[in-house]
Amino acid sequence: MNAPARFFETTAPISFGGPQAPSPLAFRWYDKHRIVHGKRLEEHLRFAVCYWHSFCWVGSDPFGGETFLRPWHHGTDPMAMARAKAEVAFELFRLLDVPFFTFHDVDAAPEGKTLAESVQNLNAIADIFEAKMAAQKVRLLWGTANLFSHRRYMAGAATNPDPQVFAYAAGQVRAALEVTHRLGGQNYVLWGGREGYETLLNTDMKRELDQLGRFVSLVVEHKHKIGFPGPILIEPKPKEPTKHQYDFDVATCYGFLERYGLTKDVKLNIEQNHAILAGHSFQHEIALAQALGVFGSLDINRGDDLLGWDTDQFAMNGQELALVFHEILKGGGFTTGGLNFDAKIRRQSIDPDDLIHAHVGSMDACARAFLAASVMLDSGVLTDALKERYAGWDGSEGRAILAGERSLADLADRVLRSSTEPQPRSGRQEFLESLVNRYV
Ligand code: XUL
Ligand code: CO
Repeated sequence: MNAPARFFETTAPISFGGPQAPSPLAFRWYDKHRIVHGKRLEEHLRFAVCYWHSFCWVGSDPFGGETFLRPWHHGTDPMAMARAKAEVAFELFRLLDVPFFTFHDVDAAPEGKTLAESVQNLNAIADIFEAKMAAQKVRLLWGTANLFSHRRYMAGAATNPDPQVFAYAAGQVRAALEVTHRLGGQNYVLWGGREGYETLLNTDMKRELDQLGRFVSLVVEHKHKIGFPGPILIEPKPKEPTKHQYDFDVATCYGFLERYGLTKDVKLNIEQNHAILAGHSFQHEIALAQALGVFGSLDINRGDDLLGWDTDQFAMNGQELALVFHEILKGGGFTTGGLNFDAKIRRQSIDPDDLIHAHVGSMDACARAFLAASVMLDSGVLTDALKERYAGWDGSEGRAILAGERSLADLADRVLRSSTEPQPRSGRQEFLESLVNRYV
């Protein structure tokens, strides 16, 4: 099967045209060369196109099948179809001029009848990726293995009751990690879609958590063995496909990593839609990961306020994004992480160029919000107010308490001796919200 001669209508890479650009396909805010806080916008945002939603998903939902009818999904030779898909993928990377992409093993290459065949397929497609990456200068933000779609994983991969399934998953991860390493991947991701349960009636939770701890430890060991420099990232999600997932949210993942001694090598890949499914905001999850020292990377997308499932829409909400970037910039920005578009166009968006519009629109929304966040941070409006709110803790008594220099009795006696009642102060929420609106 050959790649379609021309899949997208658009033929020239999208360029920066400024806010008044007449073309609908121009970057209005994403000027990749613009320097902010000493770095180019491209280096701050580190956008990545994801392979699975953009090139593997066919537009199906639980009630209906394929709507996109991509030519590379209609053939008889799976490897030829994978090669055709790679042509279109790298054409989109070129048109968007993105610095990174991401993929699962099975997105890139078809599964064979055996693990050996699958690994061979993956390596053959990785050869093609390697050549195209050298020519186009696009890099790999992260690779991962799909340990959730095949029926062998219906009861989990690492947390499966059958150790043979655990071993199969190890085989898949070894190949995916080694390919990620070969392609210069910056991180390696583990998302545990089936690492959870449907019912506790058939689940030994203690045992399954220990299995998961063992599995992640094995991945970390192998990472060191092959000299993979990037972190392993686990991706929190509370549910879907399972009723309960062990990587529920940032707090739960942190507890898990602490328990199994993994915080040094493993960080988190945080996704907006997963955050809201867990009952948190995206900003909350990022702020907590930064506070706990496990912030890694982001899957940038957007859930629907009215739907309780993972809709994976393209992020377009400027106000939410501005607060997210304010949080990230405050914490020093990304190191190995970036913004992976774990987002899919709606199933009615059947024109090939809808893929371009989606990415350009979201890249611009992120850039605009990022610029607003950087101005907000420079002005210190939020950070100064926060500093002021906690100023008492920077005083001598506050520091002495935190340094362990006061006992419970010391504190009690001090209050008993004095007659001053602590004076409540306003939290000034509406004032702060109005301040944010001046920037966004
Ligand atoms: C699923 C999800 C995955 C991971 C990678 O909800 O987010 O696409 O990002 O396996
Ligand atoms: Co994701």
